[in-house]
Amino acid sequence: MEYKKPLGVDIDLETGVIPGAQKLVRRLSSLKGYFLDEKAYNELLREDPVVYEVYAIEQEENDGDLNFATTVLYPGKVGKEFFFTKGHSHAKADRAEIYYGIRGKGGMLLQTPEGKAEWIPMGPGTVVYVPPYWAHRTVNTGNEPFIFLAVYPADAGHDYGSIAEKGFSKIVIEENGEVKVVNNPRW
Ligand code: S6P
Ligand code: ZN
Repeated sequence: MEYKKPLGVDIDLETGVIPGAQKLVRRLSSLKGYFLDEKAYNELLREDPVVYEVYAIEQEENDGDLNFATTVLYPGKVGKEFFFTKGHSHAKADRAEIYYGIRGKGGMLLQTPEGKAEWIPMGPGTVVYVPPYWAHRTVNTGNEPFIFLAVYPADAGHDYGSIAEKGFSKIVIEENGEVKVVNNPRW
């Protein structure tokens, strides 16, 4: 039997960087069609800000193995809507996931395949259990980077399709200085 080598890494709790991880950068231009306010989207597109970065340590897609990744989700809004991650379900839809809040303020939108959505607020120290079959998206509702760790099965994969098409049945907006989770008018 060949054993894999164990690994210990220190996450930089200020920046979310995992040393030696693969870095992925998502700018606003990669989120075309995701936000409700198209005019506000096109205006902000001139700057094309980085919306989030992911630092991932992933294994081959073997049953039983685990991946982990930090996400650094920057503060910002498109119109009334707070910056968010694309959101996905897992390609193997029955794979669960654990999130752990490190820095900043935000939350997670989760949704069943039938479109029932739930909102879980998150801050440093919050653990979120994402059950099998629930699509998930994180949202930064604060004014500093929202940073969290995700641990997920190595064979989970990502399915962006249905969220890219339809979004979530709820959206997270700022109205009169307050964070509100409301029904998506386009749903
Ligand atoms: C992976 C896990 C996270 C996200 C990351 C970016 O299963 O849920 O690492 O990949 O937060 O979000 P998204 O929706 O663009 O993959
Ligand atoms: Zn996931």
